[in-house]
Amino acid sequence: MTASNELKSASELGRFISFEGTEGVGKTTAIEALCARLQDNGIDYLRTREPGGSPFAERLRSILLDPATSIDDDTELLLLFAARCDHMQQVILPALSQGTWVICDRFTDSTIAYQGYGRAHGDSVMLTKIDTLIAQFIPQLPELTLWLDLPVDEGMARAGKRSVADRFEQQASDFFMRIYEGFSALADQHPDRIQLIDANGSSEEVNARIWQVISARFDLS
Ligand code: Z5A
Repeated sequence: MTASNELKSASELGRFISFEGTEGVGKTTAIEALCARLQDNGIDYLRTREPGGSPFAERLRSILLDPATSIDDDTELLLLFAARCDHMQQVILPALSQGTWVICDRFTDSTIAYQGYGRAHGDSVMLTKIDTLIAQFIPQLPELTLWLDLPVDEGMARAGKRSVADRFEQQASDFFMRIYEGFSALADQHPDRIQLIDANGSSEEVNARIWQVISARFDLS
């Protein structure tokens, strides 16, 4: 946290909200709708994503998603955190300190789910490395995380209607089942921060569930 943030009360800082979930659950669609509602409420927001969100992190995103990239799991982890560190320092912290809400498509929970559970099968050594990187380099976690919960095959079917698969999307379905288990474990561990949203049904139904949670939590109409 920057010194200027330390001097501000919580109510003067922007809210930091992340969206999480397995492939194709509808995060992008839901974030668009949320941002429209925030705008209607006169709230300044910044919509961002991971990996990416700053010019340097977007360059790393291209490498991370490129199917031609061949790297080991630790290298992947460190690239994700290099991207996140820059995103945090250049974009997220300055926005929050100006009172801007930050709406982020994926954050540290994705690393625990994808690298910790997907790649490393929940191996405690990998989970400890991730926890250490978070503790050392990420001064602020989202205060609310919306986990869009949808059966893995449902999300794959939604995503499959789109374009060419990236380096993560090319994985077999058991990789995504482990990721689902990772998100599920995280939701159990952080019940105050992580709010499960049923992502079944139409976009309108999902958007309404999300707005109900956000408006109640932050006292909006
Ligand atoms: N990754 C990682 O490994 N470790 C990390 O630490 C981080 C990320 C931060 C980023 O890819 C990849 O990086 C991601 C994890 C990894 N890889 N995977 N897989 P990305 O950002 O390109 O992909 P994504 O985050 O998985 O998002 P997505 O595939 O674009 O899905 P989405 O945003 O959740 O869904 P959507 O685009 O809103 O919707 C998908 C389709 O379903 C679309 O056609 C919609 O029109 C449709 N849709 C949406 N809602 C509905 C409803 N309610 N009903 C029916 N159809 C719907």
